[in-house]
Amino acid sequence: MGPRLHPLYTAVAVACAMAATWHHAGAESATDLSEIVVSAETPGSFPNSGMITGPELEAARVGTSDTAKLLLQVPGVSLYGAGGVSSLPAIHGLADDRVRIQVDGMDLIASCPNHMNPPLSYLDPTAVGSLKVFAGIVPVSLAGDSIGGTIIADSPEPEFAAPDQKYLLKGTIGGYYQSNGNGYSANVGASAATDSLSIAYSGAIAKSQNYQAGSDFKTTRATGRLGHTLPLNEVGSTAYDTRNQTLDFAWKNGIHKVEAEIGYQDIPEELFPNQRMDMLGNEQTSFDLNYTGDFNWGKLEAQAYYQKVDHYMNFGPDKRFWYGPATGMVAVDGKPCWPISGTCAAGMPMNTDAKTLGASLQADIDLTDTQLLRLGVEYQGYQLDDWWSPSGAKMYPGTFWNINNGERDRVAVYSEWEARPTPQWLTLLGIRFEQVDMNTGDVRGYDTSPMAPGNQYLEAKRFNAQDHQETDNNVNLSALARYRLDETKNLEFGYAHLVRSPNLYERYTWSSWTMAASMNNSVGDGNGYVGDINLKPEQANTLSVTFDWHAPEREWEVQATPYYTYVTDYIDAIRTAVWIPDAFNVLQYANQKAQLYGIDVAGKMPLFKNDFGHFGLKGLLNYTKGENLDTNDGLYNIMPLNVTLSLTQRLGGWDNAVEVVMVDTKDDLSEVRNEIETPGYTLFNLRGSYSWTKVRLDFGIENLLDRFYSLPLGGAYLGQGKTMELNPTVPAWGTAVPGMGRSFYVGLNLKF
Ligand SMILES: [Cu+2]
Repeated sequence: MGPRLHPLYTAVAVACAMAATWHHAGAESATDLSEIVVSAETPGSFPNSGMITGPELEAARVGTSDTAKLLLQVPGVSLYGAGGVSSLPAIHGLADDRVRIQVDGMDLIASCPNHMNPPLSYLDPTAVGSLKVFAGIVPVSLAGDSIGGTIIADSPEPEFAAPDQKYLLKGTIGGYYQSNGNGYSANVGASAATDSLSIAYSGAIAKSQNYQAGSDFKTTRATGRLGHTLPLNEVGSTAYDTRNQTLDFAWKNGIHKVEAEIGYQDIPEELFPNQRMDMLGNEQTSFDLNYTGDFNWGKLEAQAYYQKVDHYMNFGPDKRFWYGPATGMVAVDGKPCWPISGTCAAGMPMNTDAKTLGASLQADIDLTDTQLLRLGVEYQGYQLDDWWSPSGAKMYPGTFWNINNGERDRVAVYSEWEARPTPQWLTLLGIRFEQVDMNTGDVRGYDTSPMAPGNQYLEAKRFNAQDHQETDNNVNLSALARYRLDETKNLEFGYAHLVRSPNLYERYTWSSWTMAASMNNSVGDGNGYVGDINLKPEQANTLSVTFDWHAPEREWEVQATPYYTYVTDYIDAIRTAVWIPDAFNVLQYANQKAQLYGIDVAGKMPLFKNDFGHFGLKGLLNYTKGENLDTNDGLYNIMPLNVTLSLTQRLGGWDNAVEVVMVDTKDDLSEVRNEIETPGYTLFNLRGSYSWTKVRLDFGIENLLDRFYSLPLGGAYLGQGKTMELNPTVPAWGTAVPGMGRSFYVGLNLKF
């Protein structure tokens, strides 16, 4: 165990003490504590939702351009590390495609063999109006093709002029600077509206160089393994450059409201420290059309959307160095290479193109004053091509088709019944039927001759001989209830049976050739993955309870949520013929039985007030355990026990905090994936802000003590070196991606 656990136990003790003294402290009123993270009483929302909006959101988005990071303050959420703006959210240990993520009502899909472009990467943090999280027990109207929960990201509601006002003109301008990595962002927003028409534009750019790991006394030892081409502390392949824009039109007339949104994203470069490739181009266009009608019988919502993604990968600068100068047109041995040939390779271009078309219709019918019936239908059509053009040597002479004309179409219908049988009870029962249809065309390797390296010839032939069409009929159920014991105690509990069909990469990637398979990896662990057409959908059964104890006006509150999930046909990985311990391997996706359980605790309380303002304490604790029940192995990338405590101070326009983040050793590991252990650590962050009516200034220091630490969910470090080799000498297997060292940040936002 050692001394590293000491602060963590202290924190748990403090958290318990907080809970014990809660009731006492609540006697004094301190309604000025910053807005709560978990607002179980949000009007019109279901139980079990965590929501981030308002001042809390404004504070969280300074210093980051990764929208997923805003979710870190929600109980039960952890993040898989990826590129600088593409972290993958996990809820109670279930990540990525296991979570349904909607951006302005659009169900977006990561279209890349490494899931480099997940839904939230299309939304700049400054364009977010609210983020809602539904963990585990999700109403079926919000579930579907997911088992871990649902995240709903919405841009701000359109604003209209008041009836007595001719025009409403509004604007925002802002930005931040972050010292570590020289990161900055700038955003502008402008809107003009009459009482029935509104037009709004928002644009944001963000750019950063590679960041530096902490430089405390352990650094030399720890970063010695990162590689040799970069300065000692620099974490390779962590730079990014992203640009997002949206144009929004809204029209309302009486009971009707129509909204149309166009989104455009261009990412010229986003490097990945835990992948063998880097994203050197991602261009996205989306169109979104929404209708809402408030009728005397209830509410009607309709939506249609279309998204087109053009994704390109190759080696970024830190990886390309090993192959020669920045032109990329250089052979592996460093000699000039043009034109490419069977003995001379230049980089490795990889392309993914995807199109998503979706539509939905939902009616909320008021049956009585206390009962509501919700009926809905959804459609999503998805197309994906994934091909790798020839670049020489073994990647020659033709194009490698990883997925050729992949299709994944979903149709869903659902019905949900919400009732308040007595003022104390709120109940919700729902059923959702979903059909997922998948298919793909024939594939080929770079070389179609029987002499092709890595078994490409035989495996392509075997894959093409199979029937690729698969249809899954998925039934989802959820039942949840909230019971109000008295004005200080609520109880929320529920059961959900949720089903997710495999994605196109899990079903249709076909090559076990180490070079090809290692390009198919959506978890950042450095291994290679091969699909299986016969994979079955994952079926999760979840039980959870939330004990919510609070002051009548929520001056203090504490919520504890224990949960248990049992998954049949969980898509885990198993060994292939060759498997080596302490190394990267090629693994096969396979259905297994799994269970996940744990607890989240969140709370806040006022402490005291004096001439220096109102002081308070906020705390968050997460614990999750995940097990593969077929192999008795651990599940991959489960966030170890962690606690965040903040001492907050408010005085006039000031809102300041000292934050302590404590994370335990990660030693519950996935053996089959050779997951790396990461040591426990404690970080201190200082946050300050001052708000005037139209101006807000934020500043702070993250990782105050410049502590060196490894990201528990950051995956395997592949930020530099000859990453095309399954087990390169540099970086060798066994190095985790380091977290960011000390960073000063300052942000300024103006509203007019
Ligand atoms: Cu990619």
